[in-house]
Amino acid sequence: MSKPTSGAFEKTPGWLDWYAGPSKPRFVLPPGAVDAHCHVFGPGAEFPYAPERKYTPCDASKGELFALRDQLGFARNVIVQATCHGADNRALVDACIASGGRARGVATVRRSVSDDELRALHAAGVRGVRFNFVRRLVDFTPKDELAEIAARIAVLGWHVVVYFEAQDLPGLWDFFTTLPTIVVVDHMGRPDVTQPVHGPEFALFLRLMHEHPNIWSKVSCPERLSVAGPPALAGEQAPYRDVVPFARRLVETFPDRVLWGTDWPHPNLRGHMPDDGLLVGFIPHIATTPDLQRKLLVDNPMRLYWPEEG
Ligand code: 0GY
Repeated sequence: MSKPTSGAFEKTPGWLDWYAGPSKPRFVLPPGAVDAHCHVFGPGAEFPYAPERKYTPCDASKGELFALRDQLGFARNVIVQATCHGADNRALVDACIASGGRARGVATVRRSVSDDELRALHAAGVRGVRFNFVRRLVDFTPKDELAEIAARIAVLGWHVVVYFEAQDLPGLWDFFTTLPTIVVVDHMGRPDVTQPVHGPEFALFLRLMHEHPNIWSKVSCPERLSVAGPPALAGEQAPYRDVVPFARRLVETFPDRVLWGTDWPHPNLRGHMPDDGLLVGFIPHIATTPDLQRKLLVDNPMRLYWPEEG
């Protein structure tokens, strides 16, 4: 892979570029594995970043994403619209189409989206919309607008992906639990991993999933949630070991409702940028049997994003 460029835009100061030249993972992914959470950024010269964005990333093109997919041993990608592109899904659509059926998408739409636009997104491979509640990333969208969008996309058989921080779950509970679709939570609802896995904060998230069988979770982003950080050396020790108990608990309790993704190109990371080859080494620590690994990496994402192949 080549080094990331800064494209036509000025990157946010302190921005960490994605890791060029990722290593080959020691953990061999099962055949047909899906990277179910990743992004494309621009390139800004071709697909400009949205005026309302809260950060300007380095470019991360579809070609670079597909090269990463092949290097890591994934078969497919689920590309999630990032907030730096707002509700302009052109880069996402372009990547899905260029993948030749090996990428599906999760878009961001506004209330003003037309039925024709939704149909065009579906034809390109979009199967969900993302509602983002992380205040450093987006301005507030009224819940009635989101509910209206959810009702419209439910008809297409799509689902809703939600991104929020753990302390905001109580206030969002009623909204999430009345959504009419499958609801996929990004990054385990961002638990504070310095709290015990048996503590009240994560218990609330587990209760959400126990009580609502339409709610799924991505057990992704250890590199974002970890306080312990990566191991000093690549070895037998679990990378991001403080995140393992949280992700493993979800994988073992809800094996049919979990997804995993790299989150490449890792927007807004501070401190370090992971080698995605080492990041894949997190997986066997949270899905400890071939059966759990196949569900997490193949069966579940295929059921959600490529149901016609089931
Ligand atoms: C992620 C995480 C982040 C960013 C976005 O859409 C986005 O901008 O999702 C973040 O900054 O935590 O999942 O990519």
